[in-house]
Amino acid sequence: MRIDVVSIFPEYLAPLELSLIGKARQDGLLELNVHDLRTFTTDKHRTVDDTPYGGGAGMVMKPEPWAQALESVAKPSEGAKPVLIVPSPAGERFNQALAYELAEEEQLVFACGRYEGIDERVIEWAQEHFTVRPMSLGDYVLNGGEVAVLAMVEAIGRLLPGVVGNPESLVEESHSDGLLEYPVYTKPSAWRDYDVPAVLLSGNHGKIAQWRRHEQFRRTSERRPDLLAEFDAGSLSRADRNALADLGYDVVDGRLQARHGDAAS
Ligand code: 6GU
Repeated sequence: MRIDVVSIFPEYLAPLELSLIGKARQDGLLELNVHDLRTFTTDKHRTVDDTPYGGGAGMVMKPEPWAQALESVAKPSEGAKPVLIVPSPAGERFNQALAYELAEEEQLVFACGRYEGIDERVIEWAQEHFTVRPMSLGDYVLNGGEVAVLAMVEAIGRLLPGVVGNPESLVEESHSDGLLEYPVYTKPSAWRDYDVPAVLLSGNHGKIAQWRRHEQFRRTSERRPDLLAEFDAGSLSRADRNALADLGYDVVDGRLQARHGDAAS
């Protein structure tokens, strides 16, 4: 996969040289280039912003430097358009399913806006060259797209073949199956006033799997009941249904439904 990031603060992306993603780049599993938007300006002051038409607070990013930058980094392969991700609190919510989907692409280009955003005509024009995906991390506001790009590139990059040493660790993690991860423990088994749950020391692998599954349901119902409402309950085992019934959830038409006044939501 090839990733290009365009930003007026290229130094913000320096952490992508570290750890798993940095190693993936060194190993040639991921080609990642960071570009300074200002190198695509033509005026003496290297201007990237101007006042908004219609008035209002703040500045808007000018269209032409963006068009120059995006034209220069786009590398269409076999007629396939690269994906242009525009980080914005007004975007579609990024999640694990989207990370998996985007990990299949040949090229991702990230356009980091600052100030009040990028002139909207860039987004319209870019559809000729890219599949354009405005994307948000969640319902809060960052000063620019750079921190969001760090998060999205890490989430996507770790799914590329060979990046995570043991691919099994991708299977049993939060959101991989629509549920939160079960709690984990390590030695010592007795620590201060806290013991590791006895079942984990039992050596009974069936019991352990059942306990972990139950903990996934318990955690998800307490912290993220919205995920349980989306969960495909059609394929649940008898044991799963019993665990969920204990937590106050029934299966109705293949969906989980909180028993009134009982479950977490
Ligand atoms: Cl992707 N960008 C910005 N600027 N703010 C955000 C965001 C993205 N996601 C949440 N807040």
